[in-house]
Amino acid sequence: MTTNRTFTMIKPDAVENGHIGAILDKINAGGFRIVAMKMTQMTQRDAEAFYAIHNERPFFGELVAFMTRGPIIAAILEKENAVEDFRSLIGATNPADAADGTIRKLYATSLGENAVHGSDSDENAKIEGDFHFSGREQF
Ligand code: 3AN
Repeated sequence: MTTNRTFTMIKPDAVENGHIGAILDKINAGGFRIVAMKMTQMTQRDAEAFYAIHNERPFFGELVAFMTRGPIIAAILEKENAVEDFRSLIGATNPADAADGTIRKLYATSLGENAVHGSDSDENAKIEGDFHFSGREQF
């Protein structure tokens, strides 16, 4: 199944560094419509559940500590080919490898603190959007 939605988070590093507005500008300029958006802070339990797929990885503890240390922006975005196009807009996981002009190249500080999340499949976009916006049938 393909859908035209993806899910993103502007992560604590980008919020702390004052990049919310610039990143939302890039999202709009990239042709994405913001379907739902909120500022929130993930609890330890939230972050462990959201990133459960990584729970055996050596960086899991660091990832959970980072994602819970401050507020994030969570949003559902809509565009044709949303998942793939958003991954292109944000760039490689490691900002050192991210293409010029991508959100991570411009605003991420390191591999661990890489400014934004973007879903990696339509299936995960739905799961992740529901994780943050559950019970909101209008979305
Ligand atoms: P992406 O966010 O590009 O899909 P994933 O799914 O491989 O990348 O990793 C999820 C998150 O885990 C990344 N956004 C990053 O914050 C963190 N991460 C990935 N690899 C490492 C690593 N080697 N060291 C520290 N953090 C990492």
